[in-house]
Amino acid sequence: MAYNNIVTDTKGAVGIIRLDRPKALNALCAELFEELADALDKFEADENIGAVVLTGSDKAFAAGADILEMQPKTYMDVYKSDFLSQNSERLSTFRKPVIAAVAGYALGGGCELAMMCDFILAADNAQFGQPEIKLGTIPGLGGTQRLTRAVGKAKAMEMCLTGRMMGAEEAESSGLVSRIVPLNDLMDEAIKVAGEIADLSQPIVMMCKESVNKAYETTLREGIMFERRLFHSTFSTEDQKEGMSAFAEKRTPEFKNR
Ligand code: DAK
Repeated sequence: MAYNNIVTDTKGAVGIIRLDRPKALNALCAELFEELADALDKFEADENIGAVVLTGSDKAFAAGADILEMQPKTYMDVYKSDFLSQNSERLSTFRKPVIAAVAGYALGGGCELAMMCDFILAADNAQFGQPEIKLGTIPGLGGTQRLTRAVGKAKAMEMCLTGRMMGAEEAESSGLVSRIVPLNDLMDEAIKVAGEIADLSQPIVMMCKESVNKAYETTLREGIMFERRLFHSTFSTEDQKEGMSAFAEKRTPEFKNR
């Protein structure tokens, strides 16, 4: 598939997806979501890719879904076609780690897309928000749910009800992003961290991601049991044997993804 709205690249074992609709601040049109899903399918199938970085431009990660595309649609249009649902959720089922490298605006669907990633590295100029209320609608790609889980009810409610944007520092102190990085270093840092993850055992990394995500979806007791079962199952892998042997033998492990 030829891409008109994104650019993909690889650096070693890291897949890079850059949202690239500069004239519309990377507004997420249906075609962009289709391309994003296709790129994720390809990186998921590629055994040489261990982690992915999703990014935008220095000015905008993404300023939300494409308002001009949505503006003429009726309720029947969006309901019957299940508008945007098919490809926009692909990120949330992606099994390898994805880091969002966010600079500039991450608004509406842009904020929601970043929150679907496993963690967010924010440039110092990043701005997060759910401004849908100002358009007479509400978040539609998980914003009311993921933002609330990330920053708690008070902040999420204020942001969703007022459309107020949150800067990088507030986003870090409230737990929405893992770290702030100077804008000029953002991609180098994101690729470095993704590369470190990609050097680890892919199946173990996938299990770890699955287990952390379980914390969102279950009771503490069930989550701990899920983790325990996965922990035990790591002992059936060659990579766990290699990792612990390498430690005992004071050498660097060579994981085989088995
Ligand atoms: N859609 C379309 N075009 C956009 C856009 C957007 N979201 N955001 C910006 N643009 C376009 C502008 O129209 C302008 O185009 P031209 O006029 O130059 O042709 C260009 O990008 C530059 O924007 P500005 O001139 O406005 O630039 P400023 O620096 O002055 O302002 C801004 C930047 C980000 C503050 C402003 O552009 C802005 O407020 N943008 C809209 C932000 C917003 O309201 N986002 C939420 C959209 S609703 C779902 C999945 C997803 C969603 C819903 C459902 N399902 C799975 C069901 C998501 C919904 C949303 O995100």
